[in-house]
Amino acid sequence: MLTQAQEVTFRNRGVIRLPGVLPTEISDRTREEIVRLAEKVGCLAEGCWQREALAGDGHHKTATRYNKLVKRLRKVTGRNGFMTSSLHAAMDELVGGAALTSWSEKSELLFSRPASRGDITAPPVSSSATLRPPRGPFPWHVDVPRLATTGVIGVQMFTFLHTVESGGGGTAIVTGSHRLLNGVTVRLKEIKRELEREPFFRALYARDRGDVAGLFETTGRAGGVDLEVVELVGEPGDVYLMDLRVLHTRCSNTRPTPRMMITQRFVLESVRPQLKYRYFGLAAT
Ligand SMILES: O=C(O)CCC(=O)C(=O)O
Repeated sequence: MLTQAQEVTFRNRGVIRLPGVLPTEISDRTREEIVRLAEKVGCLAEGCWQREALAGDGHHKTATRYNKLVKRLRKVTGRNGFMTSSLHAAMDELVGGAALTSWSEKSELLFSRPASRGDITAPPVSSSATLRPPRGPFPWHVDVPRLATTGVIGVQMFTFLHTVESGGGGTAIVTGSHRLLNGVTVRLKEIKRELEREPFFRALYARDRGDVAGLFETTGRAGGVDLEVVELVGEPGDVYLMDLRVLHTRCSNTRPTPRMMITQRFVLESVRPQLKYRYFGLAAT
């Protein structure tokens, strides 16, 4: 299924985009179920997402409504399988035919609330006049530690439940970062400290979530590797396959509708015993 160029890109950059490889029916069906549920709990009314209801701003009622929605949405997306045999085949090619196993049993929903108070990055793609400055650094992370092995140890799939445009909260990744810190064991909590030895990552970790201007044109070099900050944007049917070692983060959604993506992680059976599952609780904010 994959071309040699795609395999080379995956090795060098740690990610490939496969436009339109999934039938859109599953995304469409899932999105429709989500809309129905959101209407039921009052987060969506007459086609408009209710920012107040989604704000989860500490007010008991809104927080409860939002949490209820997310809990139900996770069930919906978990029920629907997003993987196809050709996608499995593509992943197998990327790991040289080694046996892969699904890390999380089901596909997971990545849901970000629409732009509203407190969640806004600049430049806002929102008409809201009540924007508060964003808070804190981006939660850059990887989901797996570095192991003594040097090659790929797993692949993460991302797809879209609707069109995610730039600024719409698509996952941000640092291409090339999977090629750093290999061959020695580096625990998850040590990865930041190790990467911060390089000016490129120091600047990235120090950056505030509100400072998105130019973020996705950021390029650099560390340890002889070319690096670039890339935003995963696309539409239903599009898939990104990412090396599990790539540094990535949730991004603020500056648009007036929620960001809804699907992800699923796969690891080599051979390394599974060495990996302790660590879930960051970032599937919904
Ligand atoms: O886009 C997101 O919500 C972040 C995804 C993420 O951090 C992950 O899959 O580990």
